[in-house]
Amino acid sequence: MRRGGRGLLPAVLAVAVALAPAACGAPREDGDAVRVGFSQLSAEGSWRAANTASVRAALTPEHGFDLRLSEDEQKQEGQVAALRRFIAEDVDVIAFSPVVEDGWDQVLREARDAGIPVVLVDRSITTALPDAYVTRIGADFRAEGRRAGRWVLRNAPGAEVFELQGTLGSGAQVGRQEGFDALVGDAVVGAATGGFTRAGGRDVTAAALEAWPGLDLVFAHNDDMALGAVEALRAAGRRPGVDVRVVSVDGTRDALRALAAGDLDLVVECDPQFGDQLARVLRRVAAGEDVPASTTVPGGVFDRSVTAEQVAARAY
Ligand code: GYE
Repeated sequence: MRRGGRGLLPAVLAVAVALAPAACGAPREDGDAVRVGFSQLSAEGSWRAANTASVRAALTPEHGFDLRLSEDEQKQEGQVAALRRFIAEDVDVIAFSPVVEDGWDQVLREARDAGIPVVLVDRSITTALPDAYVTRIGADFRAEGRRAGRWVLRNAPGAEVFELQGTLGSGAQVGRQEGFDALVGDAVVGAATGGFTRAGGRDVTAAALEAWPGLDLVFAHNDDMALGAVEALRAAGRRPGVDVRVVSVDGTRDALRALAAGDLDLVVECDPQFGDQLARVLRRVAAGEDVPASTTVPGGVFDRSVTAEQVAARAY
């Protein structure tokens, strides 16, 4: 964590990737299960657990899939090794949720050379490799950051903001920060990563309160870190939602409950339950059909007007 003044990451440029319109997989015969190798990040928190559950529920043998799931512990090396295993198994499609944006070109070249189409799930990458992947399905992280920033602009002018960043270099961190900072970057007095976990959010917020005693708003890149920040605020004798406002992203049931209770101020929704949409995309890719370059999972915004029914109805 950098102290005093803005401690922001240098901007990471998101490179727009030219996408091949068509997948390269051969058309499949009716009745064949689509063999999908999926490298997931493993459960760093509630969002990820819900995402894995949604993908598992959609990619079943009954739905025509043979899913090989690899949970790769937030490690790029583990994900690269998983992708290489999938290439050796000659799966029909590789799907993966890249822990960070950079550093995939070599393994993606290997997949391309093997003729195996790749689908990005949730997070984005930056790459110089033409046709590195066929399509991505996931949220618009910049738009999420802008939604949070707009609320701060309108409701907390003059606030001193601490930005609790997700895993550094991940698409979710980079995009949310770019979107938020584009609107209210001048208000950000400091930033540090809590790694998208509750414990990380708690510890980093505790340190931030010492480094920037004047801070009165935390923008957390996900709910688990925001709930950790709430714990740290209480421990430091600061009332969350009153002395220090807290804005977050995801929309988990625990976060909506904290919002209803007045501990959080705004939760931007990022829906992890897109297994069915992913299944549709994977079927088309495996069949060699054209797919759009990206599928954006929509999301809304929750504020203090969230109802008990909405909280109870939350599936994750
Ligand atoms: O917001 C966070 C998870 O990549 C969108 O990853 C995802 C993020 C999500 O750890 O809770």
